Amino acid sequence: ADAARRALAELPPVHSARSRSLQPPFPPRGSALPPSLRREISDAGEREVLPGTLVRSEGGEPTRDEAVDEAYEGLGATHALFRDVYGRDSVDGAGGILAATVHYGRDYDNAFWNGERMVCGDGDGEIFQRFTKSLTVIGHELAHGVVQYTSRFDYEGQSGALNESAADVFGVLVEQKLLHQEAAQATWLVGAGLFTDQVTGDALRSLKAPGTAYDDDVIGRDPQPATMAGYIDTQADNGGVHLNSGIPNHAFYLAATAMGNFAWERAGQIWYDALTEQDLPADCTFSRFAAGTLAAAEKRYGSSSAEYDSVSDAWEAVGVQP
Ligand code: ASN
Ligand code: ZN
Repeated sequence: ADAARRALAELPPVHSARSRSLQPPFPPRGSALPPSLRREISDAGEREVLPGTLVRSEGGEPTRDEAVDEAYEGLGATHALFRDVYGRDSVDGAGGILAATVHYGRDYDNAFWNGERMVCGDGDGEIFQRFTKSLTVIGHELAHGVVQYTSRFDYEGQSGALNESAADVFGVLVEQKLLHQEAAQATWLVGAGLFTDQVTGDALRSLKAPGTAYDDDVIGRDPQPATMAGYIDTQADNGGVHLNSGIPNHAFYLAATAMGNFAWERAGQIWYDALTEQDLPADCTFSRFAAGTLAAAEKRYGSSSAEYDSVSDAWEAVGVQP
């Protein structure tokens, strides 16, 4: 295992926090107000203290700090995916403030969702650059927030891998929608552009080709399986949540590319419906989630639709029996 992966694995599962006091972390908005985007970016000044100093609020001028402005733009792009495509107003579904803290810690090689905000380190400059450089990472962290308010998947084992996978799926969709990329053309990479040029590696993960471009001597992608044949039984990383997520990630990729055109439209809608409308349990298994996506596909498109078949074929290909 390399330093990058160790840094990722050793962090506490902060975004699995489910205490009632965190529900809801945002002030409820007035019911008469139209859906709105309200962003607040804070600066931790390289200390590991939250929230830090508020440096840019909604409508505020760009700063000269690229981490602040990348976070601001990334929060906006994520809000746009959820509101414009799925009709969800913000992470909490109730127009709550989207909050982020940048410049968290010194040489901090990670980003996370802490139950109420996205937090991004600047990277150590040797392996990682600042984490706001990747829009898919920003979408990933905020999608953890959406999971917290919807399916509430426990952050361990298969439900933890489903939590991670939902974060990766909506993270890549934020970027694909902003760039208006078709499924067949998209890179399907999470965290592209984060590594410094001292590192051989293109991204943290790939939904298209989980685990490839990995070599023990080279810092690169998480060594993820793409199918159940490669399922990893481990105590580390909350039961391999960042590894086994490769399996549902790849199922999403297969379903989305089979449907063609834009992945956020039909495949993304089915995954979103599964998270929000299928009453999935907090300890959801891959099998139960697969059944949830099929039920969602049937509800929206019918059981003899191409969409339903694409989802069914995708789970079969990765070895998950609904
Ligand atoms: N970047 C990681 C994630 O959001 C952080 C963590 O595992 N605590 O999954
Ligand atoms: Zn995550």
